[in-house]
Amino acid sequence: MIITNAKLYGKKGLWNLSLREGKIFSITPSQPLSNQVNAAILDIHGKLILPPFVEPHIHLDYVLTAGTPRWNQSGTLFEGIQCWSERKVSVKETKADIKNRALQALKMQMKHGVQHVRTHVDITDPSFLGLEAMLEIKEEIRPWMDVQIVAFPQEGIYAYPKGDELLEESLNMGADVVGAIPHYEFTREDGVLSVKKALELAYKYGKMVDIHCDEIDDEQSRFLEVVAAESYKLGMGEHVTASHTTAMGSYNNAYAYKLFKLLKQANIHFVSLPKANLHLQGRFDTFPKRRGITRVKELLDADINVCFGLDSIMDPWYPLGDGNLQRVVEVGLHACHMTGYEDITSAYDLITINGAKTLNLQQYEIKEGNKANFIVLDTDNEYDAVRCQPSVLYSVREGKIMVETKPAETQMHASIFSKQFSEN
Ligand code: 17E
Ligand code: FE2
Repeated sequence: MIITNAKLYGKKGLWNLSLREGKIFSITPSQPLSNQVNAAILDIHGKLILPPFVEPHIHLDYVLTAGTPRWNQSGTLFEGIQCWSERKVSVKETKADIKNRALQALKMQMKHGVQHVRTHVDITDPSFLGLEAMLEIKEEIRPWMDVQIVAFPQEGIYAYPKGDELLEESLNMGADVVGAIPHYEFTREDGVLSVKKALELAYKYGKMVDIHCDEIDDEQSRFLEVVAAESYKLGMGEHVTASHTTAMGSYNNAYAYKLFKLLKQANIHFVSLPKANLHLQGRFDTFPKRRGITRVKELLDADINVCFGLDSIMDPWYPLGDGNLQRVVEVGLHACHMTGYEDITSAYDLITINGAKTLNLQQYEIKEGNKANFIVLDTDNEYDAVRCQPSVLYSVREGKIMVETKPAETQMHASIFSKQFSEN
């Protein structure tokens, strides 16, 4: 197949992409194709092509459970954890039920141009039903999506009975990434130990690390420095991610200054979840109310990798969501005051290449020789992508069109306007 008249994200001009055997064979400046071309041609008329969107942080075992057994009334993280804990014992689900919910969410994301997903799965559950469900889904969905699984001890490595053993067992069962939740452990000391435990297990089993880190408005919550320092000492930074880090939005600038030096040295990745954390944080504030979001702009300015994720689709922590990362970008830019011209035109880095770096994806970019995986948006430039939230016209995977959307068409019926107005 040949894709003709493509506007490549971040690049000037129009291009032809020729695809062979599921890979990108060549990328050449657009020119009229001769009639002799012996391949299917898809003219996209200057529309924007990007590598597939990357969802770096979602909880697929939680999706579509909001309201069962009850709604999170306070909107806090802690009531969310409480609701989920109650659900684990009161709602009896089969593995098929969990897979069914996860699959619905993956399809929502697929429709919105996502082809790579990192999901957390709660392993503070001696039955491991959620993990088993995710391990099966990961294999079954491989032709359409790449899925990474984080073994996530939602109720703590030390605050939950035998949390450390459950975590290690999850890695033996096949989880790809080690998780932790230090701000939920009983004490600061336990939190520090939990971070060290996660890194030690990752080192032992050759896994990546993704820690729910400082997801709280407590300016004293400083586990990020532990994650960074320990990763640095082990030389593991590139394989380590700090998710949420919302307390950073409450740190004083003198401390943040010192912290940034360490973050740069450690070379770890950040996942910010703007929609989820605008909803969950600031709940104990009156006025002024904090935004409860990490320092995205400042991290990027310091050349530290940050990506955006969704976190939730209708779960005890967040009642809305439909799998669309473009909306996360729009909300995130507002929340982080990232509305300068370049902030806008490069914003989709946050849900493409920055996510790919976080997940350590190989062969991700649109490049000759790489897999023919990409999406086409219904816009012809980066600025309007952010502004207008265009449909994903195509999602192409290994050279095959996997998703195709016909955009809605709006007609303005001239008869309701004055003649002069309708002629303009
Ligand atoms: N669990 C957690 O600890 N934090 C979250 N934001 C979600 C689940 C969604
Ligand atoms: Fe999360």
